Parts: sequence; C-alpha cells; structure tokens
Amino acid sequence: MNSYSSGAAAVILPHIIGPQAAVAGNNVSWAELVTESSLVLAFGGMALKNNDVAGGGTSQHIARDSLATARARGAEFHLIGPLRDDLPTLVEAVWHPIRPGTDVALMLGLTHTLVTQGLHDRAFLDRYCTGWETFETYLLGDSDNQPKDATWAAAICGIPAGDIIDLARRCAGRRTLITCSQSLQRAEHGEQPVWMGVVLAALLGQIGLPGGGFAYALGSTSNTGKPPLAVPLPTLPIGRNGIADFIPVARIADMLLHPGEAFDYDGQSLSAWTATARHADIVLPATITLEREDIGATAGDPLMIAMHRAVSPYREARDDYDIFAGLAERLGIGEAFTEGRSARQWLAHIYEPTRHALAERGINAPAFDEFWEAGELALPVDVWDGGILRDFRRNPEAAPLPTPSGKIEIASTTIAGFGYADCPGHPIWLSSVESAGSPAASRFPLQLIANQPAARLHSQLDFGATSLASKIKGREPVRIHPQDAAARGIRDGDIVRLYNERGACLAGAVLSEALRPGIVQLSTGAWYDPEDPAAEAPFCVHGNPNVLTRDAGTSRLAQGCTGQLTLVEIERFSGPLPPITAFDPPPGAT
Ligand SMILES: Nc1nc2c(c(=O)[nH]1)N[C@H]1C(S)=C(S)[C@@H](COP(=O)(O)OP(=O)(O)OC[C@H]3O[C@@H](n4cnc5c(=O)[nH]c(N)nc54)[C@H](O)[C@@H]3O)O[C@H]1N2
Ligand SMILES: Nc1nc2c(c(=O)[nH]1)N[C@H]1C(S)=C(S)[C@@H](COP(=O)(O)OP(=O)(O)OC[C@H]3O[C@@H](n4cnc5c(=O)[nH]c(N)nc54)[C@H](O)[C@@H]3O)O[C@H]1N2
Ligand SMILES: [Mo]
Repeated sequence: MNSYSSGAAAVILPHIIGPQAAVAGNNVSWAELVTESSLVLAFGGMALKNNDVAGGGTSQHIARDSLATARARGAEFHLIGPLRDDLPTLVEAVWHPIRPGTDVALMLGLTHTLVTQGLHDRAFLDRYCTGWETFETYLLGDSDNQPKDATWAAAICGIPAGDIIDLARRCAGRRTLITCSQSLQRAEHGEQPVWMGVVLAALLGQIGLPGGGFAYALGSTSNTGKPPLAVPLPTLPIGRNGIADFIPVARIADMLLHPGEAFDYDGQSLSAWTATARHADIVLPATITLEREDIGATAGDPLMIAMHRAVSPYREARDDYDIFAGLAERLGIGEAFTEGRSARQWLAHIYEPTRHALAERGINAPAFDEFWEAGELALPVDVWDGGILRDFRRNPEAAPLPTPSGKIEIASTTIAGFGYADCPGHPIWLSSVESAGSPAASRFPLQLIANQPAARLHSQLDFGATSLASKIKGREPVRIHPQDAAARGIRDGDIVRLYNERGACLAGAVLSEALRPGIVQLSTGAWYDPEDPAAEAPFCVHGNPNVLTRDAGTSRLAQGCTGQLTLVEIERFSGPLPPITAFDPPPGAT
C-alpha cells in the first residue's frame, strides 16, 4: 500500500504487532466475519463506497453480502464515525457519531471501563503482550492524575459516558472484532488510533481468534480480508535503486520548499532531497489503462484479466513503459531497462511464473497467447490460515511476532527511545492543532472530513459522466447538517465557499442529517481549479479540499498524510460563478 493510504499505520504496526502487510490483509477474513464475529466495532466504518475499489481491480464484490449475512446470523454492529453512511443500513448498526480525531479518547474510555470493572483478559495480556504495566499507569491516571475514564472520554469524543460504559460491557466476553479504517490514521497523531485499537483488542483477549481481535483496513478497500492466491502474480522486476535514501511521500512539499533541511522519521534523522523544480514544466502524456495492454491482477482477487487495448492512444500519448524506456535510452541504459522487450513481450514474460506455478499444481495453465485470447484466467486461492497472529495465538513461544519482544507491544521501548513527544512509548490521547475546542476552532468552527469520493477513484475520471453527475452547478458537493446550514443561511443546492487561513474553495451544498452537527464533508479529487494560480492563498473554484488541509505529518514517527481532517468556515457564495477550466488544456498546449 502506498504511503498516503497507510502512512502512519505502515510505520506503527510493524513496531507493535508485525509487518503491516501481514496484519492488514491476513488476520481476519470476511468469511470469518460472516460466521464467527459476534460484535463488530467499526472505527471509521466499512463504507461500501470504498469497498468496491482496490488497486489492481476487483472481480468479486463481497462486502455487502458478507455484512448482510453476518447481520442475519445475529452479529451486532457499532459504527464509530461522524457519518452515518459509513456502514450500510442493512447491518442496522448502532451509530455513535464521534467527533473526528477523538477515537483514542473513546478507546481509552472503553479500556478504562473494562479494566476497572474487571472485564479485561488479564491472562491474554500476560501471555501475549508486553508493556501493559507502563500503559496501565497512564490509563488509570497514576502518571498524570487523570484517569481516562468514560466521563473523561465523553467530554472529548462527544459520546455520552453511559453509552461508553454500555459499549465496553457489550464488547467483553464474546467474539469482538475491532476494525480500524484507513481514514483514522490519515490525521494528526494518526499512529495513535491504530496502536490504541490493537491495545483495546488485546484487552478483550480476542486477537488471533477467527473473526475476532483487530483488523486494519478491513472495509476500506475491496481486497483485504480475502484468501491469499496460491500462485504468484505476474510482476515486473523492480531492480535495485542505487540510492538508498527516500522521503515519506506526504512530506514532499516540505522537501521542495526547504531543500537540504533534515526531518525526523521512525527514529532516524534524514536529510531532504534537493529538488530544483517546484512545478512541472514538461509534461510527458501517458496513456490511460484503456489505451494500452496490461494484465489486471491483485493479491486479494482470484481473477486475472487480459486487459486488451480498448481504444487507440490519444494523439502523442505513450505508455508509461515506453516513456521510461525512452528516458532510459537517453540515459544510455535503454537495453538494461527494456531487456530488449516490448510491453507485450514483457506481459508474456512475466506471465510465465504464474503459468509455471499453475502447471506444477496440475491446474489449467494456458500459454500466454491462449490466456490473452480468452481474456481472463481464474486463479486458485489458498486456505485462509489467519496469518501470523493465529500462529502466535496458538503458540507464542514457537511463533513469536516479528516485534522486538516477540509479543504485542502495548508499550514499545523502541519508540520510547526515539523521544518523540508527538508519539511517545505507549498509546496516548493527544489533541490536534485543529480540532473541536482548539484555538483555531473559534475562527473556523466546522470540522471538515475530506474523505474518499463515492463517484470516482481519487481524481481519476473526474470529467466522466458518473463524477459529473454528482456535482452541483459543476462544483463538488459538500454535505452539511441542516442546523449548521440554517445558522449560515445556506439552502440545499446553494453554492458555498469553504475557507480557512490556508485557502478557500467553492462547493455545492447538500443538506444531510447523516452527519454529526458541526461536521461538513467534501470528498477529495475534484480537479484543482485555482482562480489565480499565483495567489498565495489558493482559491479553487471547483471544490478540491486540499487547498484547505494542513500539509503536516502525522508525527515525527511516521510523517504520514494528515489530509482527512481540517477546520473550516462556510458561507453562501453569491458572486458570479467563475467558470470551471480544470478540464481544458493549459494555455500553450496544443
Ligand atoms: N469510491 C472510492 N473508493 C475508494 C477510494 C476512492 O477514491 N473512491 N480510494 C481507495 C483508497 S486509495 C483508500 S486508501 C481507501 C481509503 O479508505 P478510508 O480511509 O477508510 O476511506 P475514507 O472515505 O477516507 O474514510 C472513511 C470514513 O472514515 C470516517 N472518518 C474520518 N475521520 C474519522 C475519525 O477521526 N474518526 C472516525 N471514527 N471516523 C472518521 C469518515 O466518515 C469517512 O467517510 O479507499 C479506497 N476506496
Ligand atoms: N485531503 C485528503 N487528501 C487525500 C486523501 C484524503 O483522505 N484526504 N487520501 C489520500 C490517499 S489515501 C491517496 S491513495 C491519494 C491518491 O492520490 P493520487 O494517487 O495522486 O490520485 P489519483 O487521482 O488516483 O492519480 C493521480 C494522477 O495519476 C494519473 N494517472 C492515472 N493513470 C495513469 C497512468 O496509467 N499513467 C500515468 N503516468 N498517470 C496516470 C491521473 O490522471 C491523475 O492525474 O490521495 C490522498 N489525498
Ligand atoms: Mo489510499
């Protein structure tokens, strides 16, 4: 997964539980959720709009049916999130409309309740975890005179203390599954909800059991929680980069603005990449998937697709491969890069290991040309085995986790050793610079959720009919609670201006009671359309929320993306509507 998707989680999970890839994909399956889970506590929900999408494509959309079947069996769902539609109505979830960015406080309140009522699994903590005592000191308030009890949590997260206590009791003593959407970690201190989610699951003693414990990103994309493929997928050799340095992708703007300055990352101090260009002056037009040949395949999906060229490339557009081959040629390493193969020849070449593995298993293993002709090929899957957490649960001595202690790290001496105030050695409640109650909220009182769009993937095909149909007078829709709209004289369908000290954008108002009051939601991906590209504070007339979000890392540990949450104010926009120019070619382009 890329750094945006899992920036903070990808760094924190290996410290506390083991490789993120293993934990995200392999420890709790949809099939187990259907047959085993008794209570699902979905932090950030499991929105169907996200579940239909995954890198590499999806041939089987199973989330809706899985959720429905689990519900029909009697599984109890709780949605922890500011938007009611982050779980489909068919699961009849109890909605806990939390204040965004405060999940850690709620989790602490639940944990405190479990501990003080003796409902936690002490034996599990002793056998499988390390650092409980350190954390307990903080939880009970011995270290800061503030017990993290339900009353304390309620004041922060906006969920009544009685509900927190009731929820904690419901979670105990049954097959409870804690899921944590990717969105939770895409905010300031985004490491904390992931870490604290693991701690809560550990306390309930369900980690490693079928359908129980902790599942990261189950429900955020469509190919998590599905059985692994039994054969390798066609992949290109990636070679070895001669340069070992890297930068967390969410920090790229800082690197460009402050070349040469150091920054912290996961216990290291790295020096910045010195770039000369701030904006692209040269554009190399690339084909889109419909204009080229490829193999569609992905780890969680058992169907391999021969992606034939559907339309011929537009004007001078070239495949990415041909662009890079051309660049390699100019660098004098053309042959080393292409190994003498065309794109089609590469497809045939990388298909071979898959064909070979199929043949070895005595399964239908067509030659490449046959596969290409047939258009698709079903791949076998392995039996779901619950991954490293199941093995660890069975025998923690024989199958320790790949963490420093070999156990689940409720407190981490490694992280404590980094000395980061914004990510200390155990999960902790830290308020955000921009949150309800922070000084900035007096000027910008609404919390903006910039989540993934329902009508497209990020910005892709924003000019297409499906995305355009979701717009209001050509602007991206912003959902706002009727109370907040009324207080600002905003009616459904009005064009509004969202602003804060960093920038502003236009959007079309959609009034909705599916939001907690005080929250507005404007998804990402409307093509950036600045009225004046040179303005210090950008004004996007189309509705791209990234003119409003803060470009700061999650913490010194992961430096992940924090684009999900920010503070704004909204007003009706009554001026003449500026035209949308984002879909027009830039001046000078032919
Ligand atoms: N249709 C569609 N599907 C997609 C994508 C897309 O662009 N379009 N993108 C794909 C990609 S790359 C990714 S990484 C995944 C992302 O998957 P996610 O990150 O899970 O998706 P989001 O829609 O950003 O967020 C899900 C929900 O989390 C809730 N939320 C936000 N902040 C908080 C918070 O502080 N606390 C709680 N409890 N809830 C909060 C919001 O209500 C939001 O609707 O989606 C994938 N699926
Ligand atoms: N505020 C806020 N911002 C966010 C997020 C959020 O929750 N809130 N979510 C983040 C997340 S999880 C993600 S994954 C990122 C996604 O961010 P990106 O991956 O950058 O977004 P995309 O719009 O999918 O793609 C970027 C560009 O790739 C181009 N492209 C498509 N196909 C091809 C191709 O075959 N070849 C070439 N060369 N180019 C191609 C598209 O035209 C598009 O211009 O956004 C992040 N941004
Ligand atoms: Mo992502």
